[in-house]
Amino acid sequence: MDFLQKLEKAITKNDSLVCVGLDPDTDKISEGYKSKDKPLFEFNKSIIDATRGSVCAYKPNSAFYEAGGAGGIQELKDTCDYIKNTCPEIPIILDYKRGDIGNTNAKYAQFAFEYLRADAVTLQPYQGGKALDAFYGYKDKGLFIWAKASNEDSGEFQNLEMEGRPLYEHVAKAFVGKWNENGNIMFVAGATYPQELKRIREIAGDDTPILVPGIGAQGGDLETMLKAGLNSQGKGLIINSSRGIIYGKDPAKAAEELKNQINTSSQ
Ligand code: NUP
Repeated sequence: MDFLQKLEKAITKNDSLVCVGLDPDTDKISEGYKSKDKPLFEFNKSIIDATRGSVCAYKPNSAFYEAGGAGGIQELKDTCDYIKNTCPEIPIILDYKRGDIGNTNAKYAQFAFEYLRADAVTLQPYQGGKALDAFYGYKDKGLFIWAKASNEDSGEFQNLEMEGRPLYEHVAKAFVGKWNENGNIMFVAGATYPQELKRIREIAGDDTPILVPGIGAQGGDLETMLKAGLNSQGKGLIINSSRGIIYGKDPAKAAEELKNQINTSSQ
C-alpha cells in the first residue's frame, strides 16, 4: 500500500483530518517524564496511546530529537517503531525539511525511509526539483514540498514576484507538474496564510493533499483555513497541531475536539 492509500484509509477509519505533531520539548514535558530513561519516547507513547483513534497521521519533527544527540535519535526511532507496532494503519510524516545535492539527498532519504521507516517526509524546494531525484525513487512514500511557510515574514522570499507570479506559486506549479511523475508529491502550506493556501489548492488540484501547520499555538484561524484549503469534496487537508494538543491537560480530548470542529466546519 502506498502513502496516499494509507492516508486515505486512516482518514476514513478515524473520520479525521487531524495530524498530531510529536514535538516533545525537554523543557516543556512534565517532571514525571523528565526522570525517565527515555523521556521524549515515554511522553510520545502517552500521546499516541491517547490519540491513535482520532488522527489520520503523526508528524514527528526531527529537530526535537536531533537536539538530544544520539539519545534523541534513538527516541525518534523508538517513537516510529511504537507507531508501527501499535497503530500501523496511521502514517508517519517525518517533518524533516531536507534538500541538498543529489548524493547527499540519497542519504537523507535512506535515514527517513529505511532506518526510521517513515511513510512521508517534508522537503525543501529551494535547490530545484531535479536534486530531489533520490527521494522520487521511493515511489510508495509521500513527499511534501514546503511551498509556503507559516512563520511571520515567510513572504520575504516565498512571495517575491518573478515572471508575474510569486515564488511559492512557481514551486507549486513545478512540483505538481514536472516533478510529479510518480504522483506522490504533496505540499506544506501554513494556516496563517489562507490566501496563499487557496492559490496552492487551485494549482495543486483536488487530488493533492496539503499538510497545514499553524493552527493552535501559531494562531491560524481554523474556519478561514478550511475555507481556503479544502478541496471540492471537503477533504484534501492534513491539519497539524503540535503544542496545541500535546501540552494540553487532556490530549485525547483536544484531538477529538479538533477533529469534531473540522468535521462540522467541512460539511
Ligand atoms: O510552515 C511550516 N510551519 C510549521 O509550523 C512548516 C512546518 N512543517 N511547521 C511545523 O509544524 C513546525 O516545525 C512544527 O513541527 C509544527 C507546528 O507546531 P505547532 O505550532 O502546532 O506547535
